[in-house]
Amino acid sequence: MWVLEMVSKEEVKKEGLGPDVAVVSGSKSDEKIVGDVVKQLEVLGISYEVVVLSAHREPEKLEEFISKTSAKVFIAIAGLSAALPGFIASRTVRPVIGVPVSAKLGGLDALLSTVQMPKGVPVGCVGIDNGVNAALLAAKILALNDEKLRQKLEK
Ligand code: C2R
Repeated sequence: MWVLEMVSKEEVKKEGLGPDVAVVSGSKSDEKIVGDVVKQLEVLGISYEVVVLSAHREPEKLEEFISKTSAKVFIAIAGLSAALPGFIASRTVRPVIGVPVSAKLGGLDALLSTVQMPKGVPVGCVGIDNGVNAALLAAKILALNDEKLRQKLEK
């Protein structure tokens, strides 16, 4: 656990360690928001992996990814009827941060889908298209066990 904080992304790969954050988007068309998330994670030196996997379109592949990745936090980016964050949260006890995307209806559809989770399956939801806040919230969660990251966030 501690080791990850001290190694670069290249070393994470070499050592066969998992990244800290799994960034999952429902479609290639969400790439602008994925870019915002990734940029912020890089500023903070947080290791990550990015996959495009839809809960609606490829549930088996997504399930396999969730069970295989050793990421500590998931950021799930999806527009329209956003099942993606809830699907991930239903299959892991690791924290899931949902980012509703403004694909249609100004993102209100995705916002309500992401935020209105039934009891027992919590998803943290940031504002519509707010990938930066998703990355910062993931950083705050990771910083609970990472003193260097905590200091970076305080700057
Ligand atoms: P396409 O452009 O591929 O048709 O996708 C995506 O996140 C995207 O914003 C349009 C929108 O559909 C969303 N999508 C979901 C899910 N899969 C794709 N909400 C899901 O599983 O929740």
